[in-house]
Amino acid sequence: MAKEKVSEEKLKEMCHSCGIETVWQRYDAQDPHCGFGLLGLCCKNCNLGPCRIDPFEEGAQVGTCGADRDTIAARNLARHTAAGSACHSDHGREIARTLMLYGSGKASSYKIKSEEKLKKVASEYGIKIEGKKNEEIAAELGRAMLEDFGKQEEPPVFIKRAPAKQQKIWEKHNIVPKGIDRPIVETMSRTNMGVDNDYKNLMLGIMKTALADGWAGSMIATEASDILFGSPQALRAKVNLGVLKEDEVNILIHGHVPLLSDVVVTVSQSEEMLKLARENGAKGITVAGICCTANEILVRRGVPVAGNFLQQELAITTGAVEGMIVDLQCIMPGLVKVASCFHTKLFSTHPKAKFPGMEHIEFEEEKALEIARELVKRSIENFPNRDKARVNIPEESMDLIAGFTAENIFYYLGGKYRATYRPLNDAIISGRIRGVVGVVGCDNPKMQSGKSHIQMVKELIKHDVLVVQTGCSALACAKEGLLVPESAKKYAGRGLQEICETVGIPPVLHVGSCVDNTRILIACANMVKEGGIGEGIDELPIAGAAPEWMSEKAIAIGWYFVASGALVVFGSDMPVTGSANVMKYLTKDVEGIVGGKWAFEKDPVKGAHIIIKHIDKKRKALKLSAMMYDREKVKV
Ligand code: BF8
Repeated sequence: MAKEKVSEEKLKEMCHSCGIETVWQRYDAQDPHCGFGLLGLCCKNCNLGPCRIDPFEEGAQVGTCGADRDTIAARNLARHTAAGSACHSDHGREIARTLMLYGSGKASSYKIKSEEKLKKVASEYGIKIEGKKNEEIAAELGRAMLEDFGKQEEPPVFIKRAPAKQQKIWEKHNIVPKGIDRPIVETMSRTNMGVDNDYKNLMLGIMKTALADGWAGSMIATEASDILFGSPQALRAKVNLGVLKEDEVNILIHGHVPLLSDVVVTVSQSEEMLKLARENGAKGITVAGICCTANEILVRRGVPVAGNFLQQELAITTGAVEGMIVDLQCIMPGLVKVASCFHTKLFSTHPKAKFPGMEHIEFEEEKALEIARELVKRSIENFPNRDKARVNIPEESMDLIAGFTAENIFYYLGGKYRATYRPLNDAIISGRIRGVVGVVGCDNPKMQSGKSHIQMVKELIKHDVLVVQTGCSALACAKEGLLVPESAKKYAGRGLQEICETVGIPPVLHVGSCVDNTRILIACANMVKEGGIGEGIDELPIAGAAPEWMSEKAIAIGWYFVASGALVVFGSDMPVTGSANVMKYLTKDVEGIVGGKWAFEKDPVKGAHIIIKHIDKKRKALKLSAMMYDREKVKV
């Protein structure tokens, strides 16, 4: 007889009472957090220090070298941005390299799943495609993408995808990135002791670095992944810990780079592995995802998602996970201790991401199938070690629709025969849709462990804002049932509801993983190209938000949206509040330079209203009519 299921909250309580420490207890143990760190006033870039600036202006006001609070805060922020950009871009580099290896006959576990995108992107790179085999094109494109990383004098190819207005602004301020790696290295160099000490100049360097991420490194990750793993199409799937099965082998794939996890899914569906699972007493195999590896595999294959960032440890505490296969990024080292209380085997797979206490089975593109088989087999063989009495799978699971992209959104919004952004722009112009907002990023115990996303998104759609989502934010809202068409009737304003009901889409669109925020950039560029709502991204009624940001990658993402002309609202401060000048630059001055700016607001509903006000200001500047149903109210 199947055991009664517990709720996620109950599972957390059970962990606590058995002394299993998870992220929430570790977070509490850090209280109070370091005040200098929070303010951004600690500098440890050289051995004159570490130095810190007294925020109350009683003690030291400069570091030993003389650097003031503005320089220190700006340098710290620059290094965070460089780290975030490096992380995304390195991900892009790996996928581009695999594309090249595949094309050269060295990675036979892969295929070209989107020939259309292969040819489209190759043409953009100036590669002749006529008369060439896909393999040949893939090898040339992979190589050309890799060259983008090391360019010294030229911008990466995708920079040309930005609207002409943005490109002109970037040229004027000398923030067009040359290559992808170069601005990251430059940031590390200029933040060294005694190099760049002008916070305004440092901010320009930050934007150049972030633009290399958004319009190149991350964009390469998205495009090359679409080529190798398929361009997503809208599909229905399931999310939350309830996707784990009591009578099956459960394997979790966790991290960001889908090169191994995609093959793990394929292998887990083979008759050979299903037979092995039955021989070990299980009815089948469930592969489910955590974090952005989950999003990558979800949007292309409909693989269920076990949870977002904060659920990675909880998934193990269900007692029903035989193997967790991690690649890199957002993987808590705390997993090892949690897993030691259960039978779960943890496998690290990436040469750049090892974890003491995890078994390391190293991934190689050339042997992907063989390695995936080994990992799946080892997980299945762990099934007999499961202690059935300790299995507690929460009951929660929810349907979601995922797989929207910048290319297919016009199709879903406008129908098969109208492949343009016209319907979207018209809906904005007519006032049915107020604007479009990307709500993205992590979930964080410092804020509301995911709830801020839900509150902000509900408030936005209530005011007819179409929401697009990526990363853990998308998963948080999916768990709440916001990513199904039915949620329009329940939560959306009348105008947005009409659009959603007419074309059958949810009011909240899942567009992928964190690197796929580039799909939002491309959608914005397409909206500009379609016409009628501004000449640049800075004129569009759009914005971005990360209500519970955590990672340095979120800082890089926020910056590339700001530098591209968008308002970006973060749910907690960035660590620069110790410098009033830097704060003023972020929230005011930068708007006069690139058209975008930052806002910080802890209350997600208030954050939504900062966005709505901003969108209304943009609508007014474009002389767009009032919102359709507000006009009706006026008539009455
Ligand atoms: O890259 S949203 S917690 S998983 S950093 Fe990490 Fe944040 Fe999740 Fe995706 Ni993005």
